This record gives sequence, C-alpha cells and structure tokens, in this order.
Amino acid sequence: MDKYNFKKIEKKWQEIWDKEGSFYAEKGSEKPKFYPLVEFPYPSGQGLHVGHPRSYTALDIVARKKRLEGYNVLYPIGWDAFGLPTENFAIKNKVHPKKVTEDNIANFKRQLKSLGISFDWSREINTTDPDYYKWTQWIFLKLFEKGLAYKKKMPINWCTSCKVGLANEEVIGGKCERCGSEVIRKEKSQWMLKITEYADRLINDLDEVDFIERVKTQQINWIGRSYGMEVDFEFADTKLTVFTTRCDTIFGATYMVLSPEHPILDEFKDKIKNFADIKNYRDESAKKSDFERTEMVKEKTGVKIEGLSAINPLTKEEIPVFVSDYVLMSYGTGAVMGVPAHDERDHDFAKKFNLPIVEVISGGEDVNEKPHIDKSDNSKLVNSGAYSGLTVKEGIEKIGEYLEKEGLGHKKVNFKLRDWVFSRQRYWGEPIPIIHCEHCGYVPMDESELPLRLPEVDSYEPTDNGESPLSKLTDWVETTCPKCGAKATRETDTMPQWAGSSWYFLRYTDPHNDKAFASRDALDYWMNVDWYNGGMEHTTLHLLYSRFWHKFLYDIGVVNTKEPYAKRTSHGMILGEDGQKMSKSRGNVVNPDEIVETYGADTFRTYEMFIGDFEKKAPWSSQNIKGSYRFVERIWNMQELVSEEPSSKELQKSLNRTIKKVSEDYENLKANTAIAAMMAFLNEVYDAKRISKEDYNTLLILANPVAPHITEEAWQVINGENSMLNKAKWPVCDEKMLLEEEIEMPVQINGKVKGTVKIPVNCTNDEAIKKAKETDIIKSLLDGKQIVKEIYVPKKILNIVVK
Ligand code: ANZ
Ligand code: ZN
Repeated sequence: MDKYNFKKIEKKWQEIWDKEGSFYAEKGSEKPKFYPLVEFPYPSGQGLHVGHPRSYTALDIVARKKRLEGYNVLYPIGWDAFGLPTENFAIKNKVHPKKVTEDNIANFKRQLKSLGISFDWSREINTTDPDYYKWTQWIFLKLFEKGLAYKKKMPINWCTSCKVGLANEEVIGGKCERCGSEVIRKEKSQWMLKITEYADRLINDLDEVDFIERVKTQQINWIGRSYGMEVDFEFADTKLTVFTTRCDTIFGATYMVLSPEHPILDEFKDKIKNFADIKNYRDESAKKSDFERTEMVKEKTGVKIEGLSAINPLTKEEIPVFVSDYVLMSYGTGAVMGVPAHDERDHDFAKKFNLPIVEVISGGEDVNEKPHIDKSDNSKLVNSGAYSGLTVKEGIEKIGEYLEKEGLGHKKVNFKLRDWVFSRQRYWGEPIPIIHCEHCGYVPMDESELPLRLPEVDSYEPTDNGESPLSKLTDWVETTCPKCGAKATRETDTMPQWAGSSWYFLRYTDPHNDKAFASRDALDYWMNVDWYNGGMEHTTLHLLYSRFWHKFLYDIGVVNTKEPYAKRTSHGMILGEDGQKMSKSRGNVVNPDEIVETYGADTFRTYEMFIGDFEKKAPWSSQNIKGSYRFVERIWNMQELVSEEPSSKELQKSLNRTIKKVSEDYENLKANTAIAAMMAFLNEVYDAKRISKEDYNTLLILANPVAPHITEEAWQVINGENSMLNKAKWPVCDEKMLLEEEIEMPVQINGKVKGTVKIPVNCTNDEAIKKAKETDIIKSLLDGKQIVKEIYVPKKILNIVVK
C-alpha cells in the first residue's frame, strides 16, 4: 500500500472531476431535483477566508450525498463582483476595477477548486458580466414600469469618506458599514425601490418557508410592523396628526413633539415667534444620523414652539408643542403625543423640560420617578374619564372606536422598513437604464438596447459634488430621448451592490440564456432553491431584498413560486485561535492555502466540519486540525485490513448503525457528529483487525462527502481503475439489523449497580426483567431474598428492591 499522499491524490481527482464534468447538473433530466445554494462570494483582494468553506463544505456534503441517492443536483457558484472595495482598490492602485475583479476571481477560483467542492462550474456567473447585468437592468426596467422604482429627493445617509449614499442597512451604529467613517444626512435625488409595498407579504409568507427561527425573527423585527392609530390634535387653525400605538394613553398626553424636519413648521413660520431657534436646531440635527438621534442619546434636546399650541382631543386641554430630534420624520407622521408617565423617551424629555407627568395606567411605581410601561391586564386605565378601569387592551379598543366615530382618528399600520435607496454615486456598479428628458421626464431605455454597458473611464474617483464619476463622461451622458427624440441625458448613478445578488439564484438555472434571464422550463424544474445557507449578517439586507425581487417577478408572472428559498440556515463564524474575529490588524488570520498545502483539502474540509456545532461560532485550533488529519489518514491506511472474508457480525451491526447516524446527521448540518461516529467505527475496525471489502466500500461512501479525494482514490485502489465512487449508490441502513441490536443495561439491587445485562433493543419489559434476573451475578445475589419491588426504566436501568 502507498503512503497517504494527499498532494498527488487531490490534484488527480480535481482534474478528473473537471474533465468529466462529474458534478454538472443534468439538463432535461427525469430525476428528482435538489438545488442547494450558498451565498456567492464577493471576490475581494484578500482571497478566500476560512469562514467561506464552512458554508460551502456543509452544503457540499448534502449535495454529494443527494447525488449518490439519485437526485439531479444543482450546486452552483459565481461572483458577486460589483462594489466599493474593488473600486477603492482600483483608485488607490490605478488599475481598472475590471482587471482587479478578474484577478481576484482567478484567485478565488483556484482556491475553491483546491478544496474539491462539487460546484457545477459550467454554470459560473459573474454579476459584472454585461450578459448577466443585462438582466439586472431588465428587472429594474420592469420595476420602473410597475411604478416600483421612482426618483425622490430625500435625506440620505451620506458617508463623508466614501462619498456615497448608504442604505439604512449599511449604517452600523451611526458609522459607514464599509469604512467606519461618520455618516451624516444629506439631501439628494435618489432612485428608490418600493420594497415597503411588499412589507406585509415579506412577513406573512415567512409562514410558508422553513427558515431557522432567528432569521425569521430578525426579518420580522426589521420590517417592524406596528398596529396603531393616527390621531388628530388641533394645532393653530389646522390639524396635527400623530401616530400612536397607545391611544389608550391619550388622557396622559401632556405635550406634543414634532420632528425638526416637519413641514408644518415652515408653513407656520410667521406665527412661530422663535422660528430662528427652531431653524438652528434643525440644522444641528441634520448633522446627526437616525441612530444618534434615537438610540444613542439618553439626554434629550429640543425647542419649545412659542406662539402656538395644541389641544388634547380627549381632555380638551391646551398643551405645548416642542421640536425635538428624537422624533424622526421618516416614521409615522413625524409627530408624536408625549405621554411621559408611560413612555421612556417621553419621560426623559418631560424631566428635562419640566413638563407635567400624568399617570393614566395604574399599577406601577411613582411615575414621576419612572415610567410605567406594563401593558398586561394587571394595568388598568386611570384618570381617563369614562374609560378608567378598563385594561390597556380594552382601552385601545374603546378609545379607538370613539376617535373613529368622532372623526378624530383612524387605524393605521406602520412599518419600520423604508424604501430601498437604489442609487450609488459610484462607477463600479450596473448603470441604471434610464434617460432624463426635459419634456418627457424619466424615460426607460428600450429593452432591446440592453445591456447598457458601463463605459470606460480614466478615473473612478468620486466627484467632489457627490455626483457619480460617470457624470464627467459628456459623450456618454448626452443622448436623445427614446420617446420624443429631443436631447436628453443618461442617469449617471449606478445600482447598489445588492442588485446583482437579488436574483442570481434564478440565473443559475439557465445561465447562458440570451433570450430571457432563464427559460420558463428551467425555472419550473429547478425552483425553489431547496436549501440556502448563508451568514446572519445578510438576513436584513440580501435575504430580504432577494425575497422582494422574487415576489415582484412572481407578480409579473415570470417565476412561478412566491418565495425563492424553501429553507434557510446559517453558519457560525470561525474565529482566530485567540477567540477573536479574524482580521489583518489582529494578525490572527488563517490562510486556507497554507492549510491545504500542509494537510490537504480533505483534512481541511473535515476540520471545518469537526470544529464545532455548525450554527455556533468556533475558534480555529492548529492543534485540533491534526486530529482531522489522522482521521483521514486512518481511512487510507485501513486498506491493509481489507479482506475477502465478511466482517464480524459485531462490525456489520456497528457499520449499519453508522450508516443511519451519518445519513441523518449530514442532512441536519451535523457533520461534526457524523465524523465522530465514523471515528468510533474506525476504532472498532482497527480493534477487529479486519474489514470486508464490501464494508470498506460502504465506509468510503459515507466519508466521501466530507473527504471526497481520498475516498475516491481508495475506492479505485480497491475496486479497480475503471470504478468511480461518484457513480456509486448511497448505502441504506438495514432497519432489521438495528432491531437485532442489543444494549447493555445496568442492573441494581437496592439501588446499587451489581452488574449489566445485554437485552435486544426491541424486547418487551417483561423479557428484559426476566433476562436480567437470569444473569449469573444477579441470580446468585437474589438467591434466598424476597423481591419487594422491581423498578424498570425501559432500556435504561432495572432496580430490584429485596428484603
Ligand atoms: C404615545 C405613546 C404612549 C406611545 C406610550 C408609546 C407608549 P412602534 O411600536 O415602534 O411603532 N412614535 C411615533 N412616531 C414616531 C416618530 N416618528 N419618531 C419617534 N417616535 C415615534 O412605536 C410607536 C410609538 O413610537 C408611538 O406610540 C409613538 O409613541 C412613538 F405609553 O404614542 B406612542
Ligand atoms: Zn422626451
């Protein structure tokens, strides 16, 4: 037997799989399909991170198993390649982003191939390829046609360093998600996508899919559906409408607060005595992000409006009106009623401005000290006229009815979710196929003109005025109106990085189609994605955006499923040896290339799976990876024990048990315990010093999804040059044999273990007790004693109480 030589073996099999197209999904197949999907990577300059293969290997295991079970499997990969890091690198190093992207992709591809993941490389896609983004643009035109893409001047999150507008999702803790710089508010005309129109369905349809609970919860919270009321307060000679989820507390509304951007302020600027102060305050708040205005500050600020006040619609009392930045213009109506006794923020504000705090919900402590937030039935309305004594729930209902009857308010559902800012003032993105004409407004390009190619430019630096670098290309910008033929200009903003990934799973089903983004046949056969694994950080961005696009495509009748993904799981992060997130600055980054070089891909894959529970984060250990190497090596060395004789009965049973365990665990993302079971089986084989050829083959198949190269090679050594494991059949566990199995059960006398007895797993209680009493030790100990009681926990333990 040759010594285990992973370098030779891995190279050999990767070439064979490539040459034979062993993992290409079949076209026009009669087989049942299985479509697993991993988030396609952004080809960054850093190359593959050891975190990537955790997800890729986990689904590779399922993909490989399903193929051997007779499924037609589509396990695709591609490149999500537009975006800022590439553009920033290009600017800094004066290389074209296209070149940077090509180089990075080549490196990623080499790395992925070196891991032997069974991707269907014939379906590789690249979001920056005009043949691909043609369809991204096409979908945009459809959105535009249906009124779901619109342009709006609005305050956006502006990164002072990247000089680019960011979606709310890209602002983390008031800072730019990419560069960590401060994010301010800036007015800019932006393309927007009406994802809010889908808010309800994006929540409701979660019932139809098998997503892990924390993904569902995060999406629901992000969309943030609130049932409440809009209520009118008299203000000057007009109405001021607030949004409240707690109309039961109106009797406790002792003041009102407007967002600094509220338009009514300008409307009444002549009547507001201190309008200059308010304007100053507004300018100050404009510098803050929503996060700073709401989440970060405990200390409230604000300005009281002098000269105008409001009337509480139920108490009819006159109440002061303030302007404060804890109220956001982008939520509800941009105005709130202040109920300091029962709302934390209002309480802080009332304390700061010395406003009356009136308790209207009983059951708490002194509301002057602390707001009483409880909404359970223990809390009852007080100081609320005829409504006093009602529970909160009843109060909301009854006061709501009254307000509706009097025309003072109406029910309203609000969402935290905002429309999606779909413009970027950057170069490296999909051009937006819209032309602006002075006479016709925004005019879509004709579909037949797509793709609208990204023009070549000499410099991709963002302009100082915040316009896209494309705006400098006069020749490209100036065009004619498709509608009236007049002189017109092209849109110079590009799409955000999330565009290409919002539909890529559809393209994989038919990636070379130039008539449609995918043929209807291919979509009907392959969709939905059966299983999608990806990072938790994508739950509120990519996962939500792509569900939105898919639903839109469903609505216009070009896909036939409401949801794109039947199942969603998520992997934990792999940390550095020090338990910290891997990063260049910490110097704790593990390079996959080095691991493959030292131990081989099979060991790397095994270790990535064996590192811990899939959903949990786990620190890398350069010590523990040696254990994985040993496991792989022992599978190889076992060739020496292969014999023409059958394996012992014990070993056969044990293998049968292993088949069951491994098959189940693989499908439940528990490759770690599957590997542990195989390790235990290896020990038994080495103890027995012999395994039949047939059983060794079975072991090779079981281990193949985790360690595909070595198992293929060993298979060929055992079964001959022309035999290939990837054409074998997945073993099925013999349930009958499982029933024949015995378990060893401890037997106690008066609570002390005196011995054990082997009982068949499927025996009855009586049989088990009888068998226990017949074993030599127990029999002799029972001799001459009187049995008082037998306490039997089936198959776990038997306690015989004697006198
Ligand atoms: C009175 C009240 C009394 C409120 C009380 C809460 C508790 P969710 O559940 O997140 O939808 N609100 C409304 N519009 C706002 C805005 N633009 N900026 C900041 N806060 C705003 O929260 C709804 C509640 O948030 C509303 O109900 C309102 O305060 C506040 F004991 O009205 B409430
Ligand atoms: Zn025109």
